[in-house]
This record gives sequence, C-alpha cells and structure tokens, in this order.
Amino acid sequence: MANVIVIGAQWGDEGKGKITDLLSRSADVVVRYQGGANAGHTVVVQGQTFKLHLIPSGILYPKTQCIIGSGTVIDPKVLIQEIDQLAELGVSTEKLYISQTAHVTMPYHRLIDEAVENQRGEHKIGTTKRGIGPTYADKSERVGIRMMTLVNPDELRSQVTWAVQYKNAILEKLYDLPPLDPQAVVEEYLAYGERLRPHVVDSSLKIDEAVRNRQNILFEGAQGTLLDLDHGTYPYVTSSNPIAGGACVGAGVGPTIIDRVIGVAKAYTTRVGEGPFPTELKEEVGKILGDRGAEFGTTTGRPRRCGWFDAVIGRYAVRINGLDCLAITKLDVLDGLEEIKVCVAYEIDGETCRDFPSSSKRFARCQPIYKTMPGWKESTADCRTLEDLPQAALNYLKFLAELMEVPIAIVSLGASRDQTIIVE
Ligand code: 2SA
Ligand code: MG
Repeated sequence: MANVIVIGAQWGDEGKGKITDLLSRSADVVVRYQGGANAGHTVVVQGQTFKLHLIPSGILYPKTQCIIGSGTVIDPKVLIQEIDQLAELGVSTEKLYISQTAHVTMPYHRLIDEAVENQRGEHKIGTTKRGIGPTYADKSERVGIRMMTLVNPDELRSQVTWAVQYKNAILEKLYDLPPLDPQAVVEEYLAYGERLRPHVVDSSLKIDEAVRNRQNILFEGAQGTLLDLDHGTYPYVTSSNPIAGGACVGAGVGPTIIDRVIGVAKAYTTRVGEGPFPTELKEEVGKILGDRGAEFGTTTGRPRRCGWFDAVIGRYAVRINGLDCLAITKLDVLDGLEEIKVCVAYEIDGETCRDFPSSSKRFARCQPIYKTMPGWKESTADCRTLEDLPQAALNYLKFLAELMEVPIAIVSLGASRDQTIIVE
C-alpha cells in the first residue's frame, strides 16, 4: 500500500470514512493532518454505531498507530469524550498520539465562532460552530495555545490566564458576551492536560520513524477540496487545508515520501453550509438523493444540500490534489432513477467554461451544462465486480473517469465494508 493520502474531492462527506477504513487494514499508521472537531465519521463497532470527530477510525485496528498531527486543532473535551467512548467499547487508545504542536480549541473560540456567525446575517458561512475558524485565527495571530502548553501546568496557568483576559475584552466589546472566568478555564484545561499528557508526542518524529521502517502510512483528509482555505469557494470554506498538499504541512513530512493520492467523490454531490453550488437540486430529485443517501451532517445533524455530479469540480480536484485515482461512493443511491445528469461544463455570462473559476462570485453565476444519461432500474447494492453492475451504471462510471481523466479504483455501494468493488 505504501504512503497514501486520501482526500475529499468535493465539499466533504464524500464517504472518506469508509474508504480510509478499508485502507486502514493495511496501514501501520493513520495520520489526521488538518481540521478538528468539525469533522465527523460514523463508525460501527460490535453492532453499535457511534461518531468520531478527532480520532481516526484506524483506532479500531489494534495494531494501527493513530496520529493527530500538527496541522489539526484539538478540542480536548471532545477528544476525551471520544477516548472514553472507545474505552467503554473495549477499544484501546494506547496507540493514539497527539502532536505537541497542534493547537487547542478554547471555550472562547466556540463562543466567537457562534457570535460571528450570528452577526454575519445573510453573509453567514454556515460553520459547524465548533470554534474551528477562531482557533486557526489565533494560531496565525500567534496567540494560540498549543498541546505542549496544555500538558505543562505552569505554562498553561500563565498563558491561559493571559489569553482569557485578552479574549474577555473582545467578547465584551465586540460581541456583547459575558466574560469568562480565567481561573475556571485554567482549572478545566489543567484537568484535560492531565488526561491527554500520555498521548502527546513530537508527531513529525513519530511519523519519520515509520517512514524509516518502511511502514505504510495513510494520511486521512477531513472535509474536502472545495472547502480548502486557499483553493476552495472562499469565504465559504473551512479554515484549514484539506487538500493533498495540506498533508505534508499538517503532518510534518516532505512531499517525496508520498506514493499515491486517492480522491473520494460521491456519485452525486452534496454540500452542508452556505455557498455557491451550481448543480444543487432544490426540488424532487434533490430530496430523493437526500433521503436515500441519509444526507445529514455527522457533527451537527444539518441536512446536506444535494445535486448532480459536477465534473468541473471533479477535474479541479484532480488538478489541485494531483489525484492518481478516484473512489466513487454511494453509487447505489442513484439506483432506480429514470435519468441521471452529469455537469460537464458551466455556462457563465454567455460563455462556456470547463475550468473551475477561482472567484466565488463568478462561481455563483455558473449555470451547469448537463449531459443526461439513462439510469438503471436494478439495485447495485450486492454488486461485487464491475461486471455485476447494470450496463447503464458501468457507462456512468466510465463517463466520469473519462471526464476527469483519472481511473476509478474503488466503487462503494453501501455503508458496509463488503459493499465495495475494488477495480483491478
Ligand atoms: P467550519 O466549522 O468553520 O469548518 O465550517 C466552515 C465550512 O466548512 C464546512 N464543513 C463541513 N462540510 C461538510 N462536512 C463536514 N463535517 C461534518 C460532517 C459537518 C456537519 O461530518 O458532516 O456535521 O455538519 C464539515 N465541517 C466543516 C461547513 O459546513 C462550512 O461550510
Ligand atoms: Mg463528514
């Protein structure tokens, strides 16, 4: 398997969880490199369903080391809840490592995230309100608290006391919110530091050890390409770099150790939160996709907006991430549709455009140009090879691969591990 990056090729929720779960089987190390408690994947253990936000699902394999890298932001409260949840199910977190240089989400980050969203009115982003943007903003402003401080009581006391006082002025003056009690925050976070200390390491060094031992490393992206801070639909993006390039920065490795980049895309498109979405279907078919695909956010439970597959953003994801191949998920959700549309280009201001416009304003004016394909009546849920698929489904996949000029390596037809076609 070698060293592989798995990224979302759309707006997140592409089903990366299932694909990384499949690949985790042959991984020695799984690394999260960006994002925080805004991510979410549903995991089924011993028939019990539960949600992970920060810990990679690779934790379910006893031998796999899981690393939460430097480029992530960590809400210690959420992380400890996840560790406790796993312990209740008898899953050990002994091999969970947290980067000492990752930044810590503080109570004021969550408050400010919510307050800014409320103040933005019609300009709101539709964030998950998990404090992600404000935590990354503090990192850039160089007033953030890092994991190495969280686990050092003396440093924590002095830095957190100062930070809470600094933020209190902002909370009161800008957002009309009551101040936080610095002492109470210090006590709360001292306890978190105590719990998490055994997990905190120099993660870049830990990953380097694995590289030198020729172990297989899986870099697991959260969110998706179009939510990338630099290359997504700004300002309707998250505050980190989910794209493949983000893996090197966020994990602390050089690009030369990466062997393969896999993009995960749904057989249609979804988006949660605000922002332009050219192929969005607000009527009947969109509702069918949402119902059949159970399209609700794992973290916030918000209904996801649904639409047809957009090959313009698909090609963009291939370019921005240097994708070697694609995993197409949830093909089964399209079963039974009379016809299926694929956006092959946009019309913008009377012109045809085949490339993703980097201006969100232009993107918002794009009208999809569709190719309509016949659907299939049969259920694909039990197909295990490409030959098992109805001809129309196979044609659909072939057309997507042709448009994006990369091969499709994996097709997923349902949530369970065996509902998968691995293309030889
Ligand atoms: P934030 O909270 O600052 O990162 O939000 C900024 C934008 O990024 C979007 N975003 C996401 N989109 C899809 N899936 C995400 N993860 C959760 C999930 C979302 C949920 O697993 O479904 O449960 O609602 C995710 N995280 C961030 C967000 O919608 C904003 O558009
Ligand atoms: Mg998700």
